[in-house]
Amino acid sequence: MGKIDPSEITPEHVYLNRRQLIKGMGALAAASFLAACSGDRERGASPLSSATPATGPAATPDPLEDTLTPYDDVTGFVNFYEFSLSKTEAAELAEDFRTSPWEVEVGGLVHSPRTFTLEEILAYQQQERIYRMRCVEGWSMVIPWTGFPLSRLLEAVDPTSEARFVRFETLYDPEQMPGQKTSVLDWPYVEGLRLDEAMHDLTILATGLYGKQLPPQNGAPVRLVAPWKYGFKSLKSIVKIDLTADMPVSTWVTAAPSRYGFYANVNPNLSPPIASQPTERVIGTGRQRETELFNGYGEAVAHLYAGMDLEQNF
Ligand SMILES: Nc1nc2c(c(=O)[nH]1)N[C@H]1C(S)=C(S)[C@@H](COP(=O)(O)O)O[C@H]1N2
Ligand SMILES: [Mo]
Repeated sequence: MGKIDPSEITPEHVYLNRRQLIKGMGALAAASFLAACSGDRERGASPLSSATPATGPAATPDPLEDTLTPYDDVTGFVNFYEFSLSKTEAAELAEDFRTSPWEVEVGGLVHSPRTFTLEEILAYQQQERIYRMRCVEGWSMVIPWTGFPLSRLLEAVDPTSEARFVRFETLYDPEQMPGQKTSVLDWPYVEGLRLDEAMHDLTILATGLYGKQLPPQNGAPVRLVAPWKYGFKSLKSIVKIDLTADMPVSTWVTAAPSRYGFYANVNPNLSPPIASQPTERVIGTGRQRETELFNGYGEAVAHLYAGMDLEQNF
């Protein structure tokens, strides 16, 4: 199976394929997700499972012409500072994390505030979404998520006309999350999106990957994924979502405001000291590739930033 050189892939081309595939996949992915949820986890097959074993050493090209990152890398090499700064140790320490029962409280500037149980979240029709993820540390993965557009959940609570931003919070539970007994970050981990970014079809709440339940270390039971932004925006194990009038102050902006901005759109063209690595290491392939503006999703999202200075609004 020939690897496609990244320079041969135009973002438009990838995106169009992606759109077609996503459309055609809804029902299949939902079916496989139900299989995954019914307790038969080992055999909860992804729609890609014929081409891609859920576990195993070999990376396999997916129909989007990106190479899926092997399951063992996606689940074994993680950033989850609530557990550990070490990527492999975080995966181990998260093993027994309790993800049930779980609730997500959605409120703030909305007409119908509501607390969703995990079961209610899983009742939204789940789709397979294959997305690139680019971490500011200079590595990337291609991950087949299961999830659904965040817009579905936000529509259910009916934002008021004053709502302009969405603020997200990860669980705070130092007894379970030993990293929260340290002060490496301000806890709980907070992130935010502008409301139009949050409503964008590419923005999902992920509940699974590779057609299986989301492993604890990847942010179970429900996490955000906004694939045109650096990975740190995609916060894990969400318990609270608030609609706000003002721009939320996110954890990483508090930690290092000169380096991390609110938008955190993947952008290889920014000047230092802002995160600006022009290339990325593709985990599981030994390859280095050029980083693309908006992580290759420009066709879909560039209009959100029309007229904005991306150097100022990093
Ligand atoms: N709550 C929480 N969310 C988080 C993080 C974290 O430490 N805590 N790390 C972020 C970073 S830096 C990245 S790159 C992605 C990594 O997601 P993955 O480990 O599932 O690949 O999660 C993001 N979400
Ligand atoms: Mo990251």
